[in-house]
Amino acid sequence: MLAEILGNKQIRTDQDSLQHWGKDWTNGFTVAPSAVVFPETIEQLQELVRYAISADVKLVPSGGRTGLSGGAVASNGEVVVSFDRMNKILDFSEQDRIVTCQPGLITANLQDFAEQQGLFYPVDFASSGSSQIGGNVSTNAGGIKVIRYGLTRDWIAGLKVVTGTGALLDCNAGLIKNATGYDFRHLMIGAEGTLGLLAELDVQLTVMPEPQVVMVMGVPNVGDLLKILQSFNAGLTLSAFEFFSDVALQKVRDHRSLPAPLSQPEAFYALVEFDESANSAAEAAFAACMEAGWVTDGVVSQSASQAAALWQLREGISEAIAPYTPYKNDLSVRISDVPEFLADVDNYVANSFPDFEVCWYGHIGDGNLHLNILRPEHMSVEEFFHHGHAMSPKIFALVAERRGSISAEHGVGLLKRDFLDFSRSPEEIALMRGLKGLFDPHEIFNPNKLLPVDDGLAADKN
Ligand code: S2G
Ligand code: ZN
Repeated sequence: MLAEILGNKQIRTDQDSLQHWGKDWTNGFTVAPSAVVFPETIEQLQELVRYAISADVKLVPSGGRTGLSGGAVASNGEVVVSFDRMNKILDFSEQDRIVTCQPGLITANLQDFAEQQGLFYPVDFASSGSSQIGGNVSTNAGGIKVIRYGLTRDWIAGLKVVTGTGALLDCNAGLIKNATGYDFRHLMIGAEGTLGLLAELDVQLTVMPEPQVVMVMGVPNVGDLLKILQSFNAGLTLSAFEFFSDVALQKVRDHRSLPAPLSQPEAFYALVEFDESANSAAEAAFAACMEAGWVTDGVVSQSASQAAALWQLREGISEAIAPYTPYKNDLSVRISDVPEFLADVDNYVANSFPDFEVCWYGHIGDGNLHLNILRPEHMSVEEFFHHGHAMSPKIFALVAERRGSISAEHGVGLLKRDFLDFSRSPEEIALMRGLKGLFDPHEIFNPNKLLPVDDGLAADKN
């Protein structure tokens, strides 16, 4: 019984709790866990796994519940394992610049702790105030500074994980060099809770950057975005290169009553961030882009608060469009493929679904585009998601043509599971199933997530 492992304050079965902890930020899936548990120690995680094996119970790990692919949704009576109470910082080594923490630590609290040590945790995104570092690891979260600092994967120096037999693996222990065979740390990063329960993380920190400057530019032709990127990259090191359409900007301005950044609207906008010492190089790059006609206007922050205000225009999009229950796609192709790929997808959606409003934004500097189709007011969520699922194979075929990814940073979860073979070969999926069988032999972790349901019936792709 769960009550033999955990105190009764660590178990909830009331409907409000089941509905609250049984889902993430993804729409459109049934939420029906049987219980929510709040373990506080590694030993309790191991006990939970042994209980799940003996009672044939399935476990759905749950962090900040900001996931966007249904990775933390419990639809079939699973027990949700919430890490809300495993949220502590356990140790900090100044020499190693490593924070040892529990997976439930809120990302923003990790960032604040780093700053208090005069250091920096550089992976950042709009949901960092709610997301937990364990969830960031489980989806290898990217965000807005990937072009300079990489992804979550690049900052995990070690991790402890409880496998599907209840064993505790201590992976890499924070070592910089360790050439002793397969690195299971990297297997667990991005595994979306399907191979084990993350129990402890060694997070690498780095030096603080200089104060940052943000510039927003008006871009009439989306095909010029990469020329702008190349022009800036030629002269300075960018911390971020984001883009968003005027549709996205309007939604954020309406949602937060914000002024327009430029005197005239443009079809698209580029947001760049860089060290203040690169100001003159950035101004030179901006002038060159103006000269070339790739940008028509620009605004540059003069203070940290102005930089934050300009970031709001980009980071506020997700929240601003949420009322439209958008059908989300989180796509990536090589940077060099972005202009043609974006045009192909835009043409397909405009020709096939002319009355759907398309909202483009994303981390175009690393090839990651967020395509959000907004639900028309008159249409039910169910009908709208039906159309969304119908358009996905065509969009993913365009991704596959360029050897791109159908999920750049949000993970596969439930939402993209049946389309995984647009980005992974049958051989790879078979090997993934083999790994699942090795690490989760009793199939207790996050059932039906990430890997297509192996029923032999390929989802209709044509
Ligand atoms: C972003 C956040 C989630 C979304 O804004 O970069 O990853 O797609 C997204 O709204
Ligand atoms: Zn993103």
